[in-house]
Amino acid sequence: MKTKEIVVPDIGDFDKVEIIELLVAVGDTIAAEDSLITVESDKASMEIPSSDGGVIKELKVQIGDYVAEGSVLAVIETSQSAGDDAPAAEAKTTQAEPEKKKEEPAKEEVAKPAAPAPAPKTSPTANIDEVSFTKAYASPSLRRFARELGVDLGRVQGSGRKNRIIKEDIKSFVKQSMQSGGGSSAPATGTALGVAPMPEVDFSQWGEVETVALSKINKLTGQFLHRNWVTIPHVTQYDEADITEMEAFRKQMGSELEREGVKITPLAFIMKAVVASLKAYPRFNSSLDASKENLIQKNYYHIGVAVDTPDGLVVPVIRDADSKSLVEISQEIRELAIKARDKKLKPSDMQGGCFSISSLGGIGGTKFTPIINAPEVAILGVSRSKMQPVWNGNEFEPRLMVPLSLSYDHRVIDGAEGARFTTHLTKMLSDIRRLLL
Ligand code: CAO
Repeated sequence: MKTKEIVVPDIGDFDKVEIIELLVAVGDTIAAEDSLITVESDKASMEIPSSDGGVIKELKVQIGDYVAEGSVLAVIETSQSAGDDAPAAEAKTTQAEPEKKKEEPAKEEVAKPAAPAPAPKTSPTANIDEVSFTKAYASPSLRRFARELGVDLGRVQGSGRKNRIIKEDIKSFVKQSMQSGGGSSAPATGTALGVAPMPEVDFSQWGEVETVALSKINKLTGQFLHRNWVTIPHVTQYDEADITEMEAFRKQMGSELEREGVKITPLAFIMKAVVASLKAYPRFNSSLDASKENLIQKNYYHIGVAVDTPDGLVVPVIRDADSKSLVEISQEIRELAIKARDKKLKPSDMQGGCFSISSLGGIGGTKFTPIINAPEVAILGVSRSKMQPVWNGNEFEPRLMVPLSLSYDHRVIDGAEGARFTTHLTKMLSDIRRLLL
């Protein structure tokens, strides 16, 4: 082991520059070329690297000091034995991308736009605004640190000198994002909404209360619904379908099939009409890919059905609904609903859905806004049908109308397409012969 003084290398035209940031501390293990300090001249700021690797034993400078070529910055202990002039074995570094580091120039000016580091495949930095990131006032090492964490520097408020962003600013930005409900992906997914935290209230001060634990399903569903609600721009298109004839047919078939113990639910007709509408408007049968730059178009029709159970909401999936009959779909909905209520659904029963239907028709209500079951891009809410006077051109006629609420992801579907989809859907339901076409 030997100790070595690390000095400021040739820094070009600069005579004396001020230290504005210390990037290492006593006890840190560094590799050769790791940055030790950031200095600032009146033109730019730059990082000063270490000529050797080792453990920092002493720091000879502090923030605010002025340094020039040859100034001693630190004393390090290298792993070389005294008198050994061979290069020190590279010290283990905690910095990411050590390979890339070696290729970097000894100093990097902040004023120059830093080339974006190559993002890993599952990078949480996909949502970084490169323009504001580049403009942010921060050192290269902090830029690397921000990229590792997926933090968009353009959104971080600097608290250093002249509003320079320091490490603490990035840390508190991430902390704040986590607290505002974004979880580990908060900075990347932009869910740091900056809303005030919900106050903790002691309700017992106003009367008797009891605490009831949420079920596991409640908690999981709550997380997904919350994520989907805050990250997907929802639009809900309302419509009504005339199901007078459809219901007459269902009732007629109902009495015929009753002998075989089969019951056709209105939901089966709606599912068939949904499949026909998905075929006519395939964008509704897609998902955004991870980059959010492509749509994954599905050529299969697996439809989820929201089922209400005592433990909470679950969404089992009817596979290949396009190739199943009304009777088959009705039976499968029944079986899946029983399985759901008996807690017998397997994870695979709830995977692979393309589009979901949430039917509250058996219960009541006129309209509601269903929350999209991501990564799907749309969901249909069905409310209770009601006999209504409908103008047929000459007179009011009593018609059975079912209210429909289609929520869709506005990043994928435009308003006009949303209205076209529900118009197509209502046409199918109003004249179910069209489903045969
Ligand atoms: N309007 C009027 N009546 C309707 C109707 C509608 N839109 N939809 C169903 N009905 C009737 C049925 O015909 C049935 O009546 P009959 O026995 O006289 O024929 C009755 O309501 C009960 O139907 P159901 O709701 O039990 O059965 P279903 O096949 O329509 O639905 C299921 C099955 C699993 C979807 C349903 O039981 C369920 O759990 N619904 C709740 C879903 C939910 O919680 N969604 C909210 C999610 S939060 O976004």
